[in-house]
Amino acid sequence: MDPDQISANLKTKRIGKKIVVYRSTSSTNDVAAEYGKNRENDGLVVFAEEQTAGRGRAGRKWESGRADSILCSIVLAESVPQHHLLSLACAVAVAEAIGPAGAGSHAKIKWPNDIMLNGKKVAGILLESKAGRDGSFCIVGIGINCHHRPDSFTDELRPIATSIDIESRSIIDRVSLARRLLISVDHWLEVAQKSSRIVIDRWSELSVQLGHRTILVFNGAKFTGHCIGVDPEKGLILRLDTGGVRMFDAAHTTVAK
Ligand code: BT5
Repeated sequence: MDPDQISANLKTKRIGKKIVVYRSTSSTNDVAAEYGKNRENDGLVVFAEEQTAGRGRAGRKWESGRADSILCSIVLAESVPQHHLLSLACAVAVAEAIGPAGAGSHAKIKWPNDIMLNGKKVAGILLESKAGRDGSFCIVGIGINCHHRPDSFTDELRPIATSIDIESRSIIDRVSLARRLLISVDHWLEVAQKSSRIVIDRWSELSVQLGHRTILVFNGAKFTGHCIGVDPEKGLILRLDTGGVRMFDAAHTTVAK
């Protein structure tokens, strides 16, 4: 991953004006959080070839090998859409950047932050809010599995994880994907600032849950119902089997298998 190749003639307004690539780091979100303390670094992107302590939400691990993934974190230090809308916009942006793998089906979104190819997780997004000298800022961490083979994954992950190479039966060019990713995030952030409706409409087209039975665990209690949409402030909307409509916020909800 060469920063000059990623940034060459990159026509984004906000994202990727500065790009740094690390050979190895603990977590790109931690590196980006240092840059984010300076508001001038809005839009800065950190990539790493390897992460030694990649993380997901709620202390979970994000697994990756050496040079087999896109591991990146984007600093948003200026205006940031409200958290849940940002999460929806980022999911749309990542799914669109991945697009269809080979001749296969298009990458889809499993709320809140999983990106799926053919029913398996190919990418994850971790949003973190931080307090800085000039106010709060946000880090968008994105991990995309690129060159994994099935045996690259642990026994636990193999049934549920996949990579772009596996699904496309070819070898993805990570620099091109990184460029598409930055362009896509740039675009969907701008859209989110103007219209949550457009984000939700595209999210709805890409959602694996919308229109389907969904089982959620909220604060330890199980809820089953039919997913009827997403609210840009309150989360996933279910028509419950027990009657009534209820919204579930991502911070307190997990999707049951
Ligand atoms: C996520 O969390 O999916 C967010 C992952 C974000 C990773 C990026 S990489 C760059 C940046 N720096 C970081 O340190 N993180 C971000 P969550 O929804 O909590 O999902 C975590 C779960 O996904 C784990 O418990 C595993 O079950 C599964 N998982 C771990 N590694 C995976 C992988 N490579 N592919 C697919 N699934 C994986």
